[in-house]
Amino acid sequence: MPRFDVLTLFPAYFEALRTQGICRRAFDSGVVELHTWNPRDHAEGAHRTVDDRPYGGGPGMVMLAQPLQRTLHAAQQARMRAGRGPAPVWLFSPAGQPLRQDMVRSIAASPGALLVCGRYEGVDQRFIDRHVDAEISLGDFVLSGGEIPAMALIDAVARLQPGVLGDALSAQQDSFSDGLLDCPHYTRPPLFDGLPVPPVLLGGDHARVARWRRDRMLELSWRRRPELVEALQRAGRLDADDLRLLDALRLASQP
Ligand code: 9WO
Repeated sequence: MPRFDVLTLFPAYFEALRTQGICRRAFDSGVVELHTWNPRDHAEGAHRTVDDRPYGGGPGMVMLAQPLQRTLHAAQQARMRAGRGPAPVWLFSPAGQPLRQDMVRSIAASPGALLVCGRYEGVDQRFIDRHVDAEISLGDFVLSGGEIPAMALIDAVARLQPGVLGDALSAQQDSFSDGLLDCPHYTRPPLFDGLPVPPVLLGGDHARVARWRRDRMLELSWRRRPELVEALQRAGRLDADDLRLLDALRLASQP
């Protein structure tokens, strides 16, 4: 039952998670807890200042360490009062370690985390040095804040909680559960705009369907993300049928 404590100047972003879709189910049933903490509520002065100009000059503003530290302490104390153990503090940044599904799975089975959402040009480095345990990236692009990455992480964790997906197998069967990209999916009608559904899927032979899906996962992964296939092969997680399919793909790609 992970609990997330999110430090954000824009808590309203997280209302969408609380009120929509799969994540709403997770919060309603209490298998994931979400609390937001606004550094503005822990800022000083009539203007409740949370940012200031960067030392050394340059454009934009930097988030002040002091209000962030007070906010973090308030969140950590609330976790303690709720009988939760200490949790790691993470900051979302393109300079962080890329988020991966194996990490999502381990967070899903953990007490949760405190998530710091940066804004403006960034966060005073001394707050990061003092308090942040890890930086997490969702990819090589720049956003206007860490809120959307925080929501992405919470969503990825929420859907793995027991009882959250209607079908318990869905979480197991999707992309990356096996370290591979997902296979293509089809539904009605059997002919769309002249495009047929692969006949094997209409045949009702469940073993053949399973093999076809596995082959398509391997093929797509081999074409787009060969390093995923190599990692499985090194880990000894490909069986004889898998290796035969990969041999056929390699042969067919020879000039
Ligand atoms: C921005 C940035 C750019 C290049 C290298 C390192 C960097 N760190 C940050 C940063 O911490 N920015 C703060 C959070 C303040 C500005 C908005 N922020 C942000 C986070 N933009 N983009 C992200 C982000 C986070 C995770 N994955 C992709 C992008």
